[in-house]
Amino acid sequence: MQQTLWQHLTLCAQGDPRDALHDAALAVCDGQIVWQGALRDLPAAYADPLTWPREDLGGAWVTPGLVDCHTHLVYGGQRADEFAQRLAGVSYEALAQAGGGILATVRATRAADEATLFASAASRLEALLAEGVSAIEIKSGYGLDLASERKLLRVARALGERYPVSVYTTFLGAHALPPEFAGRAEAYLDEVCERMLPALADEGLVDAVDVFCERIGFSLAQSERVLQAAQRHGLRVKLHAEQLSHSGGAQLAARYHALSADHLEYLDEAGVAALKAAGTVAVLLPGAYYFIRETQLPPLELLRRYEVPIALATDSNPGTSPATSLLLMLNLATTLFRMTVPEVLQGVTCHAAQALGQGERHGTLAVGRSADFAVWQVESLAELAYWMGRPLCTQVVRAGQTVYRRRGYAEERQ
Ligand code: DI6
Ligand code: FE
Repeated sequence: MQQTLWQHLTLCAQGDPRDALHDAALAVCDGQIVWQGALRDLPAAYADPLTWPREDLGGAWVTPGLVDCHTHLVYGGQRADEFAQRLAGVSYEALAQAGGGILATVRATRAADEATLFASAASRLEALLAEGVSAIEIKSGYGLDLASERKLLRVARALGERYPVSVYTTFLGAHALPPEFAGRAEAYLDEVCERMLPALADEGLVDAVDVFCERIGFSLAQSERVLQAAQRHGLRVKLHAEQLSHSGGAQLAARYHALSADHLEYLDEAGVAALKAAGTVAVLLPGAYYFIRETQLPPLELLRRYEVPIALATDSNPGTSPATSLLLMLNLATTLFRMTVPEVLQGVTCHAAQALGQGERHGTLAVGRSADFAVWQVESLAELAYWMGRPLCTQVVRAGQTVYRRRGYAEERQ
């Protein structure tokens, strides 16, 4: 049995700093939290330092491990040149229609082997993990044929095996129409629904299914075909909805009891009501909003009024959000969307876990749960949204084990 008492910490167990517990302790046995509370209330059972060796965190803040619930982390190449074209005035949609955009990354991804894809995704993942991320969703969607989608999902699974992070995979075969199916969307969807999804699901590579429901992606009716196929395989769904235009994607997602509807800049009140009724999480992606210089704000007031849980994620992808920092998303969501500090913190903890259907496993610290937490060298948790690009996470603990520790130069030199 391995037992540790983590003490002298400021505990934010639910992701809401207003409920913080000062001078708290966590008793962890074999990776699980068996007690948490104020140190002064520590039961005698955990008080003997011989059987419960102590780790003193010196007053540092502790939050649940962060959850990045929407990423396209695995892909070949990058699109900095396309970014430069956009700076010169070419629109994202125009690039996509000219065979660039997602399809440019599809070409690079198909040409890359698993080891290359693993290495490039691993470097992005390492940046996220150093910020306290302990669970992440990774979508496929840059392969667009069975073998290439399989390659992406296998790399995603391998990242979860090689790094101290829980990886949840999402099959996004309906991300774009591959060139060999140009003008034949229905035939490609036959392939997605009848061949790719069944095969990949059978191989245990798929935890959820997503569709890019958009003018430049798939229509409502086409998206629905994929959601139905997912349902036939007993898989939960998510939807890229209302990102560049209003389409009614949120209502479609709600009809299929989606875990989440993501982006949502063009969401209307009927869509908000539908998300609420279905228990679907609204995932906002301020990195994409910022990077494509969107001006339509997601309807924060409506989401609040209907009490729809709001999550935030990086949307890490080469076209619209080349982000490798979840903390930067907190900063963007507060400044651009005027979200509050408690909202953004819950957005990357409990609500993000809910967007993965993993609310019982991630995003909250409680007795009986795995001791997955991040340690922050800050005076106030508002600093997580305040600093831009400053490393604040000093230690990451997963199942009771320290898996990451940041050492500053001063310490190294001693
Ligand atoms: N929405 C997005 O913002 C990304 N995919 C999606 O479905 C864009 C992906 C890319 O441009 O590579
Ligand atoms: Fe996305």
